[in-house]
Amino acid sequence: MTRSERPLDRDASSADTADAAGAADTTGVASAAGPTAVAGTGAANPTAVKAALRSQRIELPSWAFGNSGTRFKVFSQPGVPRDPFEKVADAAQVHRHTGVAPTVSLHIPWDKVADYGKLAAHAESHGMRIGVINSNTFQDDDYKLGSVTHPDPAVRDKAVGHLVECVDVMDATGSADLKLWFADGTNYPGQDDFRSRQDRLAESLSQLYERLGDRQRMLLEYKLFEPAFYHSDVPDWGTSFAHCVRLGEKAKVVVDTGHHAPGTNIEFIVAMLLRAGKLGAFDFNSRFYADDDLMVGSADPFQLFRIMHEVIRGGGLDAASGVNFMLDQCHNIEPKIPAQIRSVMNVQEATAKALLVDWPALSAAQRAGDVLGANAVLMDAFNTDVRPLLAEVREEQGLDADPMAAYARSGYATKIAGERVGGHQAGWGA
Ligand code: AOS
Ligand code: MN
Repeated sequence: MTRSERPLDRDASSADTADAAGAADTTGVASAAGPTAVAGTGAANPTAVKAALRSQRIELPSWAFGNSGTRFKVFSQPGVPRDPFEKVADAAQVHRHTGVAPTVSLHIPWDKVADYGKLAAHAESHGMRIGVINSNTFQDDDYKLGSVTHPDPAVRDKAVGHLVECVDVMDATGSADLKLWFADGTNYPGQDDFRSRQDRLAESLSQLYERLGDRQRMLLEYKLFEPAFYHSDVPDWGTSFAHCVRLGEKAKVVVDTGHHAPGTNIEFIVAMLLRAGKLGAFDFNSRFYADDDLMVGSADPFQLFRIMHEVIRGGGLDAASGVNFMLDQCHNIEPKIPAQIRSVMNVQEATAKALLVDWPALSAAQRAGDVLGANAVLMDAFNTDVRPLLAEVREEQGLDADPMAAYARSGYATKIAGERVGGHQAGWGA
């Protein structure tokens, strides 16, 4: 049986490790390596918890540093970058104060430059690397009725051409991942045929897949609605998963935490994708209503904790799992660099709490059918104040215990507001 024929393709060794961990967790030897092992030892092993927190990586989106807003108004802020080089410099500030955010995602064409090698070298000179390349097939008049699913083959060719160009950017920058989010869909029943659109999508994705290098992946994001309001061509994890399974090893699913119906159990989706070895990345953000793109962990820290618990349970925190923890946020009214620092800290806090879950106790309670006991184990971890632990981790790395205060003291905000005068401020869509 070939890979693409297997419905639950378990290609990540981490998934097996995690299941083995689950089977053995009453002994406290829940895992062989990495954060899974940490979880098995729970709060009793602060050294391992700290090591896991030190090795965690969170990726920053270039667009978070530019101006953004809603369809009603984009507010400009002083000191906002005028080009991708300044965006990378700002991202480097987030890494400088947190120590866990050394990569920045680019968005093409928003971050189009003449020389991508130069941009990658610039990133390196700031202690950063270029991360995921985000494609854009949603801001061209030709895409009104869709891009890779458009009824006209000429428009589909144009869209695939853009995606291939994004792989060229990956080659030039050393990026390993291409993120695909398609705004494709319809607004009215009968407007177009679901099945034909799925066929066109599959064909376009296959063409792109062929272009990927051995170490490159494509990450297919799903979104329930918006900008299409009747149906989206990739509305849910099942659709993304089905395409990724058919394509093969190098295709993985992206879970954007803002892209579900209210009440969706996102951590269950995470568990399923990790079991199948198909979780490629997160786009972390928070939402109260729709795709609000607020700071991750701000609307529902408990949900973020539950997600991180399943990540750890499934081996997703191990670097070998290949799961990329990215932020996909817009800071419309708050200052951007501190908002990114706060977001990184929120992910770290949820991760630290999830690492403190006492797995042997949890497993024992689950097997005994002790509903309240099992729930109490999770709640104990969630209710732990992990800020002193994270402060220690930072100090042990030579960082300030309080990244927000350190950034505020650094004078960087005043410096860029003074220096970045004139030119055109970067913004969502520009
Ligand atoms: C859009 O809703 C998606 O979240 C995409 O990931 C998008 O490309 C990103 O938000 C940049 O705008
Ligand atoms: Mn996203």
